[in-house]
Amino acid sequence: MAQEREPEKASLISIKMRAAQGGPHERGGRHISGEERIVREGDIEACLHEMLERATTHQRGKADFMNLKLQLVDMDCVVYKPMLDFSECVSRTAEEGRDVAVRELVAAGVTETAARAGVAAILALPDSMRGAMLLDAVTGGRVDHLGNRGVRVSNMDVADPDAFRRALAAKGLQGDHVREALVLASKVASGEGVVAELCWSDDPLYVTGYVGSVKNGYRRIPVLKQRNCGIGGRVFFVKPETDLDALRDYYEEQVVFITAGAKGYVTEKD
Ligand code: WAQ
Ligand code: MG
Repeated sequence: MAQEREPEKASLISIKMRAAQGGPHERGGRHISGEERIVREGDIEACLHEMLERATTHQRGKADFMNLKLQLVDMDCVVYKPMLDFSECVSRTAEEGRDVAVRELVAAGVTETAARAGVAAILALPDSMRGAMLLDAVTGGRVDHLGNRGVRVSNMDVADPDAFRRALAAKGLQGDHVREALVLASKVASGEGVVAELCWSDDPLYVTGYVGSVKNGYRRIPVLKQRNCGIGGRVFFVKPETDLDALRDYYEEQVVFITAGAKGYVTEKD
């Protein structure tokens, strides 16, 4: 009897880039830009080209150090999570935006004390961190002990780039910031024990941010910081009883593909 052969799976490669100015991050260089993608083998070159371009022409300054890591993705370890619903709030100034952020965080299930602590924690940063701070969603106290590094969410991308682009375009959205933020926010929201996320960009000219949660989706806040400010950040609000080691492991290690779930888009492994 002829042996049945498994259908061949396409190889996917994870590409991670981080760039700094004044030397490597680990030797005190200032973080300029970081990006990660999971691409088909044939798209590696184009992706590397884009990353190089990005690191050398970034708003935060020109990088003089760049680290690249390429790794085969084990498709048997991949999980799929839906993209958060996208909707937009109104804010014209940073102050207004921060009030909106607090309101949105409370609507998502964070206490007002914790919501205000989250905003204050980002405002108090002397410079941007590479990762996110974890705050207790009830008390607002910081619960990770990772200092200036924070928790870095990694190993995620869109399940189907074309479907994702179409889903964004249908809402009048385009560009790296939104795509990356939606992917990251969707993975963050899917973490066990997480109530909501607060984020605003560290790119000096990009004043937009969002509050993300499974409950209310991705709530974009058009203005959340002053223009020309190079400090941004992320806060993940967690329930008090959360298993923080498991959550951190999920964020850092688990490969997650985000699906643009509307009808007609890829929703499962196919
Ligand atoms: N994991 C955890 N925290 C991160 C990560 C990550 N992979 N990447 C960035 N951060 C933290 C870090 O502290 C940065 O300083 C901060 O988030 C901001 O990162 O139009 O561009 O990449 O709807 O500058 C949101 C609005 C844009 C998009 C967010 O963030 C829109 C943005 P940035
Ligand atoms: Mg940035």
